[in-house]
Amino acid sequence: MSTYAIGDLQGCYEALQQLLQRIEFDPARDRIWLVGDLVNRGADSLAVLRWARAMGDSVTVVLGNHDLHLLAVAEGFVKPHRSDTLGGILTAPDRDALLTWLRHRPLAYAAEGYFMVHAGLLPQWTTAQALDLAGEVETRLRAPNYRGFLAHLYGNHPDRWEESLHGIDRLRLITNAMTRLRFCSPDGVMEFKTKGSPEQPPPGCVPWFQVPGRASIGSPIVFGHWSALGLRVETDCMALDTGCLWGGQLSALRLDDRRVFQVACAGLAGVTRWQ
Ligand SMILES: [Mn+2]
Repeated sequence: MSTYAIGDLQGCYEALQQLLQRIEFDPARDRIWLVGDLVNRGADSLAVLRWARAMGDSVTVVLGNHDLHLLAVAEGFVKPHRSDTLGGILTAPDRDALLTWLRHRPLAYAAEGYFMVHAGLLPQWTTAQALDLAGEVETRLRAPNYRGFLAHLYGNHPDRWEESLHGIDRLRLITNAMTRLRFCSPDGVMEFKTKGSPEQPPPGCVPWFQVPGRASIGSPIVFGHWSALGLRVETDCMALDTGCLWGGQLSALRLDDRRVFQVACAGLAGVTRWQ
């Protein structure tokens, strides 16, 4: 049995199938972790969602910002962006089953000595604390009044963690950190505009995983979301978004021995990276 963590799919179903062949994935024996952003921008988000759901316990997913965007669009709380490719899901006969399944996925996951999150963690959070905080959002997303959360999900504030935060502000901050974070100040104020290279941080900011003394140092964290980072496999920090959508690669990291498997992707013709 092997466990593989796979980077952001964003509807790249064909590349996913090629990668699964490459690693000789057997759902009866192996496990797949997906770092989130299963859907949107790419060609076949519907097929990705159907596959992940059908795999049952063989596939573990954490939610990404595009997955939450799909849920908010489906409920009518935000309008689709011009570059969204969510129509196939929204008009599918199994739409409700797929969206309900997606809404019940976790925001963070830990097993086998690894912690998985879509984007990142704030410097004050240990991975154990982050699991608890993710649980607060998951509870709300699974509750009968989940629409009230999705309706107030969008926004960049509050932008720093305080234990005293409560209500929707607390849930929005946790969700933003775990699904959108790239850069923050050394004391954890999040910056959401900059998507480019970690070598060109916005003023006063550093990549979240390079904050000196962050509480999660030493805990191996697998994440995606940041295609400009490229593949990084370091002692406690593994970035797996290798720009499948943009004609890069789709990457799988075998957690047992940290071997990397990749397939090249056709990507979207004429689309500029990091839009
Ligand atoms: Mn993302």
